Amino acid sequence: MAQVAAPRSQGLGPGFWPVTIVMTVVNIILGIYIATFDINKYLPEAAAPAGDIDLLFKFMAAIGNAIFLYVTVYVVYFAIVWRRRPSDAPDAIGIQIHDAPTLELWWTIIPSVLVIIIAIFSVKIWMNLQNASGDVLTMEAIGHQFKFEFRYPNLKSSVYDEMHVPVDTPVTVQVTSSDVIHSFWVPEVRLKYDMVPGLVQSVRFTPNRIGKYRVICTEFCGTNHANMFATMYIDSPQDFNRWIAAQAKLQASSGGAVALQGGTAAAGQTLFANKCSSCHSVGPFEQKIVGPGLGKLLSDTTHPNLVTGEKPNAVDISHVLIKGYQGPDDSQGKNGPSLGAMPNRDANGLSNSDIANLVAYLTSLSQSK
Ligand code: HEC
Ligand SMILES: [Cu+2]
Repeated sequence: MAQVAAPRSQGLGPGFWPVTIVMTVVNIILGIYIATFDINKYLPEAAAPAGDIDLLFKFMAAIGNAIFLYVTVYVVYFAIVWRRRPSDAPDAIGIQIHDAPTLELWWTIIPSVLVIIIAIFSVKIWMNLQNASGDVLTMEAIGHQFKFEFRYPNLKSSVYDEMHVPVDTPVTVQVTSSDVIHSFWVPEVRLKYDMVPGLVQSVRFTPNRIGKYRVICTEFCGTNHANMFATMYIDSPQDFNRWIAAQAKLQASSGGAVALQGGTAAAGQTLFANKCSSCHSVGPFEQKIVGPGLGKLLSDTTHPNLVTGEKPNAVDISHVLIKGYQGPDDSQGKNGPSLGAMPNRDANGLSNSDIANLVAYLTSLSQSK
């Protein structure tokens, strides 16, 4: 069947300008939608750089959206307009264009200008984050497998997995890690900083919305990475001072012996599931997770003493829970490589009654077998 080839139009094809106009209108509508989108409704902004970061994000989203649309629609459009017709010779090739200075000029100028705007904007935000001058509160955040440690200038000991900052007060957090790379992410503050061993980085923000937020580790840091969270409380200045005072009092009173009578195994079991089961099984000593199995502490003939060398009785078990323990790492010697660190009571967040309950539970495990 002979077909007369329609005269092929040169240049941009018949639909170019209509397509361009429709796309530009769509881009303007989407641009307005992005610019007016209320991110706050879905992920509230809780500190000062969050607003700027959202603005930068919107700007990049609008540009990215426009580039995506123009590029894909033109690719599809030209593929249709300049498709090979049945009447074309089998080895026909498209028109080859070289040297289009005007076009090249624009596709250089436009992206350059956009990238320069983004650079100025983001460097400004970044410098603000680095700025540590004139701070009201400087604190430290240290990543551990698998918890966050926070240090405050007015507190003797660290606080774990709970961080408080006063509202409307610039805060500098010095972020680092004690073991592997973790990361410090508070979505509502729009900050995500890697916690790198040996490297201390400053992050400054000014909390501006009272509330309770999650600090999340976003760097795969080991078996229990997915449970590595802390809570960030943005408090009123009064609440913040009250918390610091309460914390200081608690720290002054902890340490020393703990009365073990009155602990209940049932309460201990719940605590164990929350605070210990990521590192300990309730199987025999050999059934290790991070630390040894604790199911037969009092009745294991192959492991007669605690790892501390103490006797497996309630009081000595409580010492391990209070002080924590890390065995010597003599990989050539009789102990072999250390199992790792058993966190102390502050790190595990154990009150006196928690310790009594846990000891009751652990001793009951051995008796039930
Ligand atoms: C981060 C992991 C981790 C967590 C969480 C943890 N432990 Fe441990 N625990 C260890 C390690 C590691 C050891 C062994 C230390 C060593 O031998 O150097 C250990 C040792 C112990 C021992 C001594 C065991 C023995 O046979 O001598 C007891 C008891 C114990 N832990 C109880 C607990 C309780 C109760 C909790 C919950 C409050 C808990 N641990 C939470 C890692 C952990
Ligand atoms: Cu981590």
